Amino acid sequence: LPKLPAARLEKINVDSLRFVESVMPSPETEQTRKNFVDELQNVVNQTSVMWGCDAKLVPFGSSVNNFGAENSDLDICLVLMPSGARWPDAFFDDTPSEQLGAPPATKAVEDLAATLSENGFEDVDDSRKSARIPILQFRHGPMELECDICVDNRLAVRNTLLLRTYSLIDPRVRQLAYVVKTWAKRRKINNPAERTLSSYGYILMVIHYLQQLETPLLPPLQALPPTWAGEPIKTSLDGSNDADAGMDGDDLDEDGNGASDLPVVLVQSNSEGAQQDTYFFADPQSAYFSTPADMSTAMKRLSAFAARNKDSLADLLVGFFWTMALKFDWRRHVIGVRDAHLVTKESKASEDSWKLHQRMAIEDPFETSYDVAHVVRDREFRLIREEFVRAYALLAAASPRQEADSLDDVI
Ligand code: 3AT
Ligand code: MG
Repeated sequence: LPKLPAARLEKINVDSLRFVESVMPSPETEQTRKNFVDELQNVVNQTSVMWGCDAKLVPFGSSVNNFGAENSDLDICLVLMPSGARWPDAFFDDTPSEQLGAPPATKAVEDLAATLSENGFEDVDDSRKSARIPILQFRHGPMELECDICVDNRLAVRNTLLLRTYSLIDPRVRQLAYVVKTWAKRRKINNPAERTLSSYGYILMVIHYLQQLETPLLPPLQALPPTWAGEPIKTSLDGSNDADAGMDGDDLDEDGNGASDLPVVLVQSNSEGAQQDTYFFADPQSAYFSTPADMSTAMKRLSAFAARNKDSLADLLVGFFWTMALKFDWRRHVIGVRDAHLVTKESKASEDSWKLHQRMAIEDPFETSYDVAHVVRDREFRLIREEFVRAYALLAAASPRQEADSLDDVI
């Protein structure tokens, strides 16, 4: 990464910090959204009495993961569980929904749509009730809030908590992600319906980048045992070959895939019947970090790990765009956050449903057979890469004519 003049970096830093300040939602926003979910829960309770099971609304996505803006939509998951079941145990319960006496997801969406319409909610739309993940959409007019409710998408609740934990480790994580998300929205490359990348994909990219720095700012939370005391993590940079880097031989499991002595936290997956391991270090839902003292020790260790990296927000921002534009080998590697080492496309080839291609590929942290970037095709991939190059060139002022006057010109 070519070194930029100190004055240039200083300007980028001041600009981006000021920008981040202006887009971060106020603490009241989080509370207002929580209150609204409570209100909605009452509406759901009117409906679930007909179902013979309990139903709990759990917010996820950017209202919870700390990467949301004031105008972000509100994503909510409807968790169906046995009547009278205790929370949060019920969240991890693996009883298939048909044994609960719960309605099929399609019917649940339909019933809920009817109750919401009766209660005066606007633009209630259940046309995606038969999608892979059934979704009900509506609007809360007075709050100008777009809401999505999906049924039993427990993995999304888990990946939200994983992202949230990353966001709490160091302020720079959230700051960098805000700039990148805003840039992607303004440059119109953040819309899966148009075959560009979801916000979730960009955030995974940011986390991957922060894990792969020469002095990493983030460790891979899924690879740390509950007893991790803050020791350095071996990265790809320490090893000569991808398969071995980041792990000692005796930490590898039978498939050579990583540490075998990590605990397992199973959650119902989106595909029928299957369960998925969703363990990660400092997980607020897991028994390993259940007391406030455990949690506080874990977070202190993570923050101390991050503090070894002294980069400013400007260093990270320029480095991020440079890496994604010019350094990352998209043909050979997959963006992933599970391990400290780089995942090759070749190593994924044996997995069902992982399609080999030359484009961008992003491994979901939990559902590893799922490519978060699967919607992106050649044309859009080229577009996204051109945008990375543009952002880097403007920030670095590759030619004096190109220099951006302010961050606003870049994003
Ligand atoms: P916005 O502020 O709404 O742009 P967000 O973080 O809420 O950002 P989305 O609305 O795109 O992002 O997605 C909401 C959550 O749904 C984020 C993640 O927990 C889950 N999710 C989104 N896309 C995927 C995906 N492709 N695979 C798995 N989970 C996903
Ligand atoms: Mg959202």
